[in-house]
Amino acid sequence: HDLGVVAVGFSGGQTKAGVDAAPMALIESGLIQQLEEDLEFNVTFDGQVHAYTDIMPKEDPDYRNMKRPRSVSAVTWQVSKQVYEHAKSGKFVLTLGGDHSIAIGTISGTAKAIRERTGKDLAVIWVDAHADINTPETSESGNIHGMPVAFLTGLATETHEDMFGWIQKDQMITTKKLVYIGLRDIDKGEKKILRDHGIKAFSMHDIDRHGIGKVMDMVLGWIGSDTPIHLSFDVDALDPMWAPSTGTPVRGGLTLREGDFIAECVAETGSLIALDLVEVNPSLDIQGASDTVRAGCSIVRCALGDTLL
Ligand code: DIR
Ligand code: MN
Ligand code: MN
Ligand code: MN
Repeated sequence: HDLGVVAVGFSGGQTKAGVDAAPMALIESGLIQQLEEDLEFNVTFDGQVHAYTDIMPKEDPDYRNMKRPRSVSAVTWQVSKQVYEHAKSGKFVLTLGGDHSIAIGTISGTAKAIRERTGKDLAVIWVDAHADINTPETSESGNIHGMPVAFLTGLATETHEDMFGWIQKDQMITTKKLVYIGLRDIDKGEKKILRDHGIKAFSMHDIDRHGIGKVMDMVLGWIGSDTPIHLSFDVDALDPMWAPSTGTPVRGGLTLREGDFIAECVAETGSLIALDLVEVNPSLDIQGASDTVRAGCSIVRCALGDTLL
């Protein structure tokens, strides 16, 4: 099986430094080597953690309440092209972030490639404590890592090409094939968006009520078989007990096994075509950094088909 890896050392979608160091930490802990040697993937990786310094705008004042809109737009546009090239050639695409704003790039890239290859709409499973579906207007923080789903679904739009105006229809996803797992910290404006658009979401409450096994049956039942799936996994979906080194930890999250189980179930469908692992920040909670990196590596291995037996 062919695997394309994109390492995105970018932190501009939020305000805490250090999340840009995650790809290197994940790689140094042996992740890519494990995928090659243990899981026998044929890996295409340019060997670099991209910082995209050459395309960064010199000035980037706030616009429509967004912080660093031109930088995030430029980076995600570049990521979109990189991911598209891998996906177009039929490779599974693994993107190591970086903050979650980079999903604007990864999912726009796979959505376009999958449409061209199969004529199908891409399904997205978004595993996160947060919904990341703020529009620039509903956002309380102005951080774009809280907005990627709004731009990907067309709920937020912009005409300026250098501020996400580059996102075309064929790079967008439908809210009908978007499913959330692990939610527990949703902004007021986001709740309204989720309700108004009937977006499928399984919160921690749903996981407590039904158990993760039943929830995964419902998630995959909602998407249906025969639909390519992009899994976007924010490590803050996991409880801070397991993944403390992340920018916005929220207590009451998934256990390590629940996280791995989600990844295993999606892998089992045979429809998974791409995975993002984001928001690992080794410089926050130094004590817990190696646990967080290990948890991230485990999620990736499970999503790529590592089985217990
Ligand atoms: C919050 C936090 N909803 C925001 N979002 C985070 O800034 O829009 N996403 N932390 O991962
Ligand atoms: Mn997120
Ligand atoms: Mn989050
Ligand atoms: Mn909040």
